[in-house]
Amino acid sequence: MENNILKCPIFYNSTTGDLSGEEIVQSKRTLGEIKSIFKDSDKVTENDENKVAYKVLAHFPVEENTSGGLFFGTSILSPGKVGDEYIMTKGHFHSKKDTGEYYWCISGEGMLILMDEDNKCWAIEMKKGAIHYIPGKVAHRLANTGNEEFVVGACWPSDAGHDYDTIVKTGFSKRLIDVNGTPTLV
Ligand code: M6P
Ligand code: ZN
Repeated sequence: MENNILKCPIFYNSTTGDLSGEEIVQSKRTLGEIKSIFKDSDKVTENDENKVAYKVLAHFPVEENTSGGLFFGTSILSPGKVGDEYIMTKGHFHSKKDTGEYYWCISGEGMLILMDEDNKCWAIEMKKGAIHYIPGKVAHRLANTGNEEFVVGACWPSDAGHDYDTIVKTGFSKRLIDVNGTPTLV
């Protein structure tokens, strides 16, 4: 450090959603890893198993579960379907129930699928520039309904945690499927 002026350690490309810098953590989920979330999981062929369903770039400035901190990330969903169901994220409730999250669409098009604790399920269209506040106690999942990558930014509390188990047990009560070319929640 010279004269108390620091160099910025991370960079965000607001056009592509790309995050870069030493502290950025990258993860990915293949179709094989998440196939059980799809209605027609048997339609994921051996060939498709290694296909990347989505990648996440994230910045975790504090340890997970630290109260008062924030995490920041970009989710990049591949286009495509499993049967008639659009490629989607696993989706989760937050372990700390009263924590919210922001999602915003950077590029592509898709839907934010939401479900409350009474299993009431609905979806919101996402296109470039759309910002969505997800309140606490609402499970959230993204689905890519377009022909290009669907890129979504996210910011969430560092103590929110991910409750995937509830989704594994009960699933979302509705699925987003392609009905004659129209994304439909059924
Ligand atoms: C966003 C955030 C992350 C989340 C990621 C992938 O970047 O909500 O917390 O992990 O999307 O979603 P999921 O964990 O449901 O697979
Ligand atoms: Zn979340």
